[in-house]
Amino acid sequence: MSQRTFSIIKPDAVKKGHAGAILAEIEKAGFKIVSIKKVSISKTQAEGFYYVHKERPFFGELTEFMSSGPIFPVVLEKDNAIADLRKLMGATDPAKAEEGTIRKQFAASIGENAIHGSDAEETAAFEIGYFFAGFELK
Ligand code: 3AN
Repeated sequence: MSQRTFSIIKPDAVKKGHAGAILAEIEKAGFKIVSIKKVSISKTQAEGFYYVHKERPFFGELTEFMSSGPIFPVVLEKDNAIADLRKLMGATDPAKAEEGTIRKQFAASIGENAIHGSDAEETAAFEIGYFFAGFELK
């Protein structure tokens, strides 16, 4: 069944000029780009997005990084989109990511790992709503 998920091309990938190559991989894997924009977020906005991680030791580093430069939030659609995007992204730590995954190709470290992808239906709904208004999702 067709499903939507949410992704972010993170500041490291945008800075290195990898956004286009990453989006090409995503489209090649069968995802339709429903909506995309380029934004820079504040540390407070990053903290709101990642509130589930607020007790984690890397929360400060993560929110500092995500507000360090422009990002591309993206809404994607395909059958089984949430699980399939996670597979295409590869492991959080690029050193452990499988060959051919986005993080294997484009991520530098566990913190600067090129791409975000929602991990469940509820998080996808929250994350899409955090960055996109209804009229941007037609
Ligand atoms: P994923 O993005 O693979 O779902 P999560 O949900 O465990 O990974 O972590 C959210 C984000 O937090 C990761 N994408 C990564 O940028 C960052 N992160 C996770 N673990 C660490 C860590 N040990 N040090 C720094 N940043 C981390």
